[in-house]
Amino acid sequence: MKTKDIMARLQAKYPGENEYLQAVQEVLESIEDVYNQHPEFERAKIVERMVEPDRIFTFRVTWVDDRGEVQTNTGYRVQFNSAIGPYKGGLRFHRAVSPSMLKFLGFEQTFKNALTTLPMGGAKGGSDFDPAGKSNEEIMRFCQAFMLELWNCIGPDQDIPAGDVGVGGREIGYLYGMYKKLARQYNTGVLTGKGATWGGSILRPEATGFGALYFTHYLLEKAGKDLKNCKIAVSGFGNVAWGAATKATELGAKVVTISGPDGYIYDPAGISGEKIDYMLELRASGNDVCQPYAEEFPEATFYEGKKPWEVKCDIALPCATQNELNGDDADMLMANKTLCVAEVSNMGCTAEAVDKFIAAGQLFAPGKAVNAGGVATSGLEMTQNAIRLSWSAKEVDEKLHYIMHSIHEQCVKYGKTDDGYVNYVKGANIAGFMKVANAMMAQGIV
Ligand code: 2IT
Repeated sequence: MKTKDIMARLQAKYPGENEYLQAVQEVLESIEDVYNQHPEFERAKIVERMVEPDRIFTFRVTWVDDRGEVQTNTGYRVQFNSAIGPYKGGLRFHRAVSPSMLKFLGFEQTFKNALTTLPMGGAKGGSDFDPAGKSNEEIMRFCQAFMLELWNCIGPDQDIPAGDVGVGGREIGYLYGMYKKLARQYNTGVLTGKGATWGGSILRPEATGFGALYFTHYLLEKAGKDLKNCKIAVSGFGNVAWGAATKATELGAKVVTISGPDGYIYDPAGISGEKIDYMLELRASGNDVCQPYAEEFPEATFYEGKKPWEVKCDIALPCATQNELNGDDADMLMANKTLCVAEVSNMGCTAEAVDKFIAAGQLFAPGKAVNAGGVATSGLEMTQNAIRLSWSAKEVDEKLHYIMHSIHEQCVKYGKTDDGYVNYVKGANIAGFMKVANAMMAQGIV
């Protein structure tokens, strides 16, 4: 297998699908050597099969807004790979959602889910619906219209959607309510991220951020460093940034930034306590801006149109969206002697930024390892739904710890280089790939 040849074919077939092509290229570059030591993979065309989704559902979603006007959006579900379990992955509602974006996310999800140790295949879905500025009723009508098309494609043993950008507990509630009405199936396991009293797992809302901090702890520990008293730059202010800020503060670190599409907030006093609660209010306002934080807490400063990576920090945690940290940002972070960069958003760093980090021996870990605690806890939610029991916060947290530790070990096993540096990108990609590839081999040419 030659990465160059496969990429040339994919570029010709899917021109302009840049996020998808970027995600595939990164994985292929990581696995090329290992792959070529397995002629049986080449004979079974494992890579050619793995880079194509099993199937994509595309559908029109029509709903009526508060002014009585008819609105039309496009909905998707990309069922990427089912080699190690039923399709599993979130739904993203964002104006920029496209087949390319969901294919990149579904592809990443396949390897991420393989790393969690749980039996889950990879999927992603969503819509170009823009939740910004929508009323609660509009959100509900949209979710119902979306499920009217999706319900037939999903099921607890088939495909289990969850939240992602623009889809949280409220949206999962509306989606689940409509699913039951249409399918007449009352198995809670069809969606994850549900409320704790109706089948949801305790700690699922926090799990992505908590897991990311557990992973960062192992990352630093392996390098002989400690999280305590570290200054952390966080981007975003959604569910993931909120969970990360909560756990970082609990572990004795200080989060000094959050950000939105409008700019970033620098709060030298640290974003803790009521300020973390305020992040939830900001999110709930539905306006997708973080500037109001600086009005609420005058000791903080708002930097319009800028990203938080210019702030001198010990740890950088991109928690917002793909390609939010570029090559120039990487240079800036390294010039400021940042100890580690842990990608919490999916593909948060551009390929150029990742290459710079790896070339410089910077401690860096990719999203599919760092943020896997979210989907892992979704997996734990599915288990609780299947056995019709709810675990305590302690039980879930212990399992999450174990899973993040195991992911870190897998990355070290496959990513260790001769000079002792751990290439976590390579480690995560090879570990995830080997598990999926071996399962595909065992299941024949399908
Ligand atoms: O990117 C992700 O891993 C998620 N949005 C969570 C997916 C899930 O099924 O919980």
